[in-house]
Amino acid sequence: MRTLWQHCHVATMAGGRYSVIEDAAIVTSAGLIEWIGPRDDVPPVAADRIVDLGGAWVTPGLIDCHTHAVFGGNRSGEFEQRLQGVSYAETAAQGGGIASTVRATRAASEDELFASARQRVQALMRDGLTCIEIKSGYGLDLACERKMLRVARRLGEELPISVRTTCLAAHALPPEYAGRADDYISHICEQMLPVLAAEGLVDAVDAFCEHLAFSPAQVERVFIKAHELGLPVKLHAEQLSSLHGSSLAARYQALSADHLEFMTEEDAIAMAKAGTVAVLLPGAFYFLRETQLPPMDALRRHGVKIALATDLNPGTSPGLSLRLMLNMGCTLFRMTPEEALAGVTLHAATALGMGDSHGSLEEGKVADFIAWQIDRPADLAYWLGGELPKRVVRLGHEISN
Ligand code: DI6
Ligand code: FE
Repeated sequence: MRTLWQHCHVATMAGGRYSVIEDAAIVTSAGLIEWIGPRDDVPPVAADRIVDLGGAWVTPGLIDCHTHAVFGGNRSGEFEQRLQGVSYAETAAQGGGIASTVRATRAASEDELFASARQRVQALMRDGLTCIEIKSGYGLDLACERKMLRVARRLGEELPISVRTTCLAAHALPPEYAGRADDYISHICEQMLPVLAAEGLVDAVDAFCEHLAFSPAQVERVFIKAHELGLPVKLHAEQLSSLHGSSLAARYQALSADHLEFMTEEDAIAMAKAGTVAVLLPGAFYFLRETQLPPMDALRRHGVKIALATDLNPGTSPGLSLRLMLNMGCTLFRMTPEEALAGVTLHAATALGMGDSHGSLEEGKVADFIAWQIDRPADLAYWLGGELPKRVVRLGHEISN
């Protein structure tokens, strides 16, 4: 079915940057964009259907490129403690933090995890998401990491959203390996990754490079194994301290390095050279009351692509709105609304290795877009959350939301 969508303006993100066509038209067919341009130039195609978008602003479907949306329990008790002055690192050292979510996730059935994650993903979808990345990392053993990744895949099958899975087995040290981090890394490399990859459950491999998690040398072993298996890598780096994980990520052509508050200019140069996307996570920055800002000037100066994501997780960013992250990216990190929008479309797609097919509205790319009833694209970053009136088109078909 060929559809002509008209009476709209489009923030296309074509050509690798924020770009706009006013009074535009889009022709979709077979789930792809067949043509896009000014309405006056529409080619004489035989459309099966013509849709009037009522003067809407069209953007690519939003992409959340960093989430931990599948987990058991929640950590609002730790939130209360942190408000009393207990730090994230102290909580982790006392057996709380990630370890407490690991206990809850191991105890939950696959169906229970699916039901709670579905609610969270549906909440995110109310912001116009058509694609989401979901990490494992609260199982930390083969059976439970598999359970999480299967839930992530099932979310992509049962909801109208594309899901990319990331194996984050190197997120924290499970209790059964206490004091034996190198042995756990060996277990990841020799058992978990090969098995989970063979089962088709892994699109990318991630790790947490931090004093309270894994060292650069340990992360590197995981990266080497991922490459052996033909899988791209990404990294949680420079969130709480500077270990130059982002430079390590760049050496392994990582799709992205994420967080980055403590990164240096040298790290930015390495990332720019490798084409590694900087994924900024203002929800975690805000929730932990972090004060060290990511080095925006260095990132811009060296031409690093900047994406924004929710980091949806129970410990440091229980964020259920990607549009709220647009606002926080602008308010907290001094991004422009245009940079923020590129960060949840164009650059988010690249951070997932999907830049050839997603993230901008260009001929040949997938027809995933949102028609927003707003006056200006900046309105998307302006409102502090809430639901904006919109129509969601996925693979060329309007879906209800
Ligand atoms: N950085 C984060 O922000 C999350 N994981 C990570 O490596 C936090 C995960 C959690 O606290 O549950
Ligand atoms: Fe994270």
